[in-house]
Amino acid sequence: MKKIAILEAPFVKEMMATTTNLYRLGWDERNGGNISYLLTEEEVTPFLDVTDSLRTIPMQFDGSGLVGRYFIVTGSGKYFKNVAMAPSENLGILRVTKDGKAVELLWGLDDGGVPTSELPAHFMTHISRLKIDPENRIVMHNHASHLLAMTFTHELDEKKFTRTLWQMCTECLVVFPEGVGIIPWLVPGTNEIGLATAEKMNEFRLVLWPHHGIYGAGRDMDEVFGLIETAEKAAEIYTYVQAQGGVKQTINDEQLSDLAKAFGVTPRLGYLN
Ligand code: 2HA
Ligand code: ZN
Repeated sequence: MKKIAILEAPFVKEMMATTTNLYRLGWDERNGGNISYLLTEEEVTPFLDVTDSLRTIPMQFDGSGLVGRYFIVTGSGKYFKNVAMAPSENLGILRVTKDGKAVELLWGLDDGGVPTSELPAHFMTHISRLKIDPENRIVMHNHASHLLAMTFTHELDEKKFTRTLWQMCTECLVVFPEGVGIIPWLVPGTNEIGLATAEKMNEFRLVLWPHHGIYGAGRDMDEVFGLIETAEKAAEIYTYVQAQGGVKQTINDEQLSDLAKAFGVTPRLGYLN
């Protein structure tokens, strides 16, 4: 059967639109940031012959939790700025091999490129999130500016950090009632940071990397983008509040509790007094 042009695929268009958006927000300077998007075979086959693998790219970690799964990912060293201009150079569509030790490239990364350097954190996070929510499909990393700045000035305590964000915008508690996880500073691109991120992703959909950026996970691009931009907005407000001389009054715990009840969300246990 004749295939439809891949650039017509909704998931390719979404990757192009999202990377462009993130670049314009200033959260993905140079090659900063990466996205992985889990696809079904049914979504891929109208566009690609999935029996035709271009090359096999080894992975230095165990991907056996994702055998046979398809992903579209951003490429290592690629600039979000350029994705929409040259999608087939900057993006790749992959399938995890039967032994979980490599990925087969089905489309993209035209110039011999490889998937994002953060593939361990992405794939390990997908494995964690899929156990909690079988519909989880997106993992997104970027260098959201105000959140990154806050990791220098705010205590890196999950409860304290989460409570500050909840207090900065009324909607925050509703958007991420489980709070924000925080890992220690670790070298990016390593299996170690992948494991630490994935472990936090068992409990959170947002994980902060101190002095680096943020990871988000969820069912679709809007959910994950929405999570990150809401937390980032709260961090931006925190920046203004600090610059204006600090907090004089805030949303108190009783109000946060009323908010949670009104919106039917459960704040992380023990985070409200
Ligand atoms: O891909 O953001 O964390 C560039 C990065 C690494
Ligand atoms: Zn990064």
